[in-house]
Amino acid sequence: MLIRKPEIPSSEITPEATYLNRRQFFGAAAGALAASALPTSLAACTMDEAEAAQRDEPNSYEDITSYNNFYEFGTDKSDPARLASRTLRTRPWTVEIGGLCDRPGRYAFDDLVRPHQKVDRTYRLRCVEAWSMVIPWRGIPLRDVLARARPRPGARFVEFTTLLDPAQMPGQRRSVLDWPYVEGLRMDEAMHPLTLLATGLYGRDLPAQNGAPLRLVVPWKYGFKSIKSIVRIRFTERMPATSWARSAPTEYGFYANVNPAVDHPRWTQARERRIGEWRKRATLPFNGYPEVASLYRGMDLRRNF
Ligand SMILES: Nc1nc2c(c(=O)[nH]1)N[C@H]1C(S)=C(S)[C@@H](COP(=O)(O)O)O[C@H]1N2
Ligand SMILES: [Mo]
Repeated sequence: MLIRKPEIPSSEITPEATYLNRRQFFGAAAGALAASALPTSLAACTMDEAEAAQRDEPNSYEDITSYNNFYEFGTDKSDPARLASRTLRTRPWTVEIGGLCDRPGRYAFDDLVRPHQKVDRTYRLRCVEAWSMVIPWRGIPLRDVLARARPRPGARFVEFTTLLDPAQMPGQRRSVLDWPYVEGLRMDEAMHPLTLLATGLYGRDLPAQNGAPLRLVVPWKYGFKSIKSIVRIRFTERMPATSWARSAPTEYGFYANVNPAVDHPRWTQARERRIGEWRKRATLPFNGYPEVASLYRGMDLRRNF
């Protein structure tokens, strides 16, 4: 998420190390081409690119845990990995569930999670900044947790809130956003079987920088919907005022569905760069999860972006 800068700096698009490696590689390939009538190294390189465009392998644990957006720990992608585990205390952890439901409650993290079947699901994460990763999550379907609270018929939305504690989250001392971070889903989005409350990745507990001890994962929406380190879940009648929509309403909407046909006001959403790859990929509608399209039938997705 970038609200203060006029355009995406190239460091946002490609981690510098990857960029340099690739440039050296292409430099060498161009040299081979100039020296030979049969550019075998260039042919090999084209094969690599074609293959890369097809595969959808998980990113490495290293990529997933070192390139993060978690503004509570700073706005650089490298800040959360460096800083989050130093100060964030993820046990004991309490989650409060309330609002329009018959069984509100405060749960210790283990009591919240233990009754539910854990699932392992590898999902693409597409950031609104036009980069993406593939992440093997572990978690519980959000709907299982929500159903336990017995939402009332009047509940149309679910609001999620991150911990507010500048001692644990030093980035909250700067007014980059109006803290605490808030996100929201419509009830049917929240109850969709793809929607997870993630508690881990690569079969281990979530690292602090990825939103320990639990964060939302909604694979067809831009990454900023996947709110981290959640302390409160609330059923509401009105659409929640979400952090990014409040901070820059013309740039970040409530729905935030990955949509290559609707550009961000300052850059295209038609393509994305998978972290670790060079050539850009085409962004897929709903991030490649077309089964959710029925949730939005009849809605104008240019207005409800
Ligand atoms: N509390 C909180 N949650 C957050 C953010 C944040 O700054 N604070 N950043 C969001 C954005 S913009 C993205 S792209 C994802 C990144 O998740 P990852 O670091 O696990 O890849 O987290 C989202 N959740
Ligand atoms: Mo993001």
